[in-house]
Formats: sequence, structure tokens, C-alpha cells
Amino acid sequence: SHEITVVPVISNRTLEPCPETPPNLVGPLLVEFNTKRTLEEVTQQVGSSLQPGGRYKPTDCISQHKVAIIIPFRNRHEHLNHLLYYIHPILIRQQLDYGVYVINQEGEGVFNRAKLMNVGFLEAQKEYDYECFVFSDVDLVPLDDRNLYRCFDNPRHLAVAMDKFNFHLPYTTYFGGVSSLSKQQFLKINGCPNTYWGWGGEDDDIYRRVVYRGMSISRPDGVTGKYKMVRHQRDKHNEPNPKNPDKLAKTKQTMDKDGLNSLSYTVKEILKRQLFTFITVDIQAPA
Ligand code: UDH
Ligand code: NGS
Repeated sequence: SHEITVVPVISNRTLEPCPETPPNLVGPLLVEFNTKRTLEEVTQQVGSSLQPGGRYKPTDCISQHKVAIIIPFRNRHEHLNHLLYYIHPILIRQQLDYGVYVINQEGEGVFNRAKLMNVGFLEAQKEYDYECFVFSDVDLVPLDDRNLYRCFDNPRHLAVAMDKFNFHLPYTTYFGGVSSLSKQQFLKINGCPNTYWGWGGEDDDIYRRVVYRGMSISRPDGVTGKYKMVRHQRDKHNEPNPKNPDKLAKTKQTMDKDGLNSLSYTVKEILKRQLFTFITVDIQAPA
């Protein structure tokens, strides 16, 4: 007479698509880099709702956005910890079906941001059917969660108002920092160039590719698009390369043969951390 009946409450309810505008965004965010954050602390603080490898999808609706966050990386663990601390709660509030991929350049050769972006595009797709790729510098944290880390009808430039540029674009065709391209858009431009070794110009090359393929740049407004950068010194082995600016005059001719279709690299290690997937790669960098 005291039997307990277990009543399933929500288990058989069909999930609906998540709404176009995420309902739990808060707008402007407080961001500070004064305290050092360890990966252990950050994992404690923001890791509990993630799957290993920095994966997440909403449980109460079907996300409309399968997004890989691609971070070109070498030797910037402190910056990465800050970014992870802030970005995971934002991406969760944005109701994305996402994964975070840190593409770590092996060795001490000259750095190549754009080639690492190409690697991230291909490697992320080996894991999941991502439709959208957000390429983010490791030192840039958005100051407003209404800046949506998803893809749009045109390639999108997200980092439009960085603190180091006084919350303005440094020039109107600037495409650096954080950008998003759908799989289709990225394939249409043959990905990024592989041949920009060292600092400078690769973002301008990508901008040109987009325009030469008849697309335009989508951007958030200057309030939504605010970013705070972790201040840092110039890295070793990423000096400005004086050859890079000159290459831009030839992008129209070179983009069909320098990109995804000429990419070669070797994956050395894939580590599944709680907050990210860490892929170490040999990109045949010159000494
Ligand atoms: N990156 C690394 N490791 C490196 C070099 C670059 O992870 O050794 C990645 C990282 O994601 C970084 C991005 O590539 O955010 C872009 O490189 P960057 O931060 O060096 O570029 P930025 O233009 O700085 O921000 C250039 C040096 C400015 C020195 C200013 C001194 N006050
Ligand atoms: C341009 C670079 C871009 C760079 C931008 C901002 O001159 O790659 O400055 O640089 N283009 C070339 O070198 C051709 S920053 O002020 O962040 O150091 O993103």
C-alpha cells in the first residue's frame, strides 16, 4: 500500500530547436586579467557542464549551430587560461553545439598563424560534423556575450572594437583577431594561405580572398564587438616578416594554389583536456 511510482517527467518530451536569439545573454561583461589563473582552477570553475575535449551542447533544446572554436597557439598557456575562463560560459549561454580546438605549433620554427587555422579546420572536422569555424587569437576575450560565435550569410569579423585600438577598427578592411566562416565559405576561399611565415599580413590576405570570391564582411556593431586583449610582448620566432606585405598584391593569383589544397602537416599529438582539445602539429616551419 506504500508502493512508490516513479513518474518520468521530461524524458519523453521531444526537444525543440533552440531559439534564434539565445534567451540568457547578459550583455556587457566584466573582464580582468590581473590574477593569474591556473588550468586546474579554471577547470573547477567552468568545466562541470563540458564533455572532455572542451565539448558542449545544450540539453534543453537542439542547438542550431555546430561550431568549432579554433585557436592558433604556441607557448601562451596563461592567455589560454584567461580565454577559457571567460569563453566557455559565454558559448554555453549562446546555446552552441561546440568544441574548442587549440592548434599548437610544434618546435621553435617561425610561427604561422594562418597555416594553423587551416589545420584546425581539417582536424576539427575529423571529430564532428562542424558547420561553422570561429578562429580566435588566444589573447582576445569578448566584452559582450551578444557577440555571437556563430556563422552568418557572409564571413564575419567579430573583433571590431579591441581595447588596444581604442575600441575602433584600426582600418576598415581589418580582419584580424577573431573571425567566423562557415564550412562552405572557408572552402570557397581555399582556406587560409600557408605561406605567411612570421608576423603580419595573413589576416589581410584572408580578407582579400573573401572579397575576390564575391563575398562581403559581416560585423557586429561597435558596442557588441568590444574585446579586451591580454597585454603581452612580441613572441620569439614570430617577428614581422617584410616579405608578407608584398604578397598581398598577388593574393588574387595565388589563392587558388596556396591554401587548403596545398596544405601539408603532421599531427604529433592530440590531448583531450576537459576544457579543450590540444592538437600539436608539425607544420614544416623554417628555422
Ligand atoms: N600566437 C601564439 N604564440 C606565438 C605567436 C602567436 O600562440 O608565439 C598566436 C596567438 O593566438 C596570438 C596570435 O597568434 O593571439 C596572434 O599573434 P600575436 O598576438 O603576436 O599578434 P599581435 O598582433 O601582437 O596581437 C604582435 C606583437 C605586439 C607586441 C606589442 C608590444 N607592446
Ligand atoms: C597590419 C598587418 C596586419 C595586422 C594589423 C594590426 O599592418 O596583419 O596591422 O596589427 N598587415 C600587414 O602587415 C600587411 S597590430 O596593430 O595588431 O599589431 O593585423
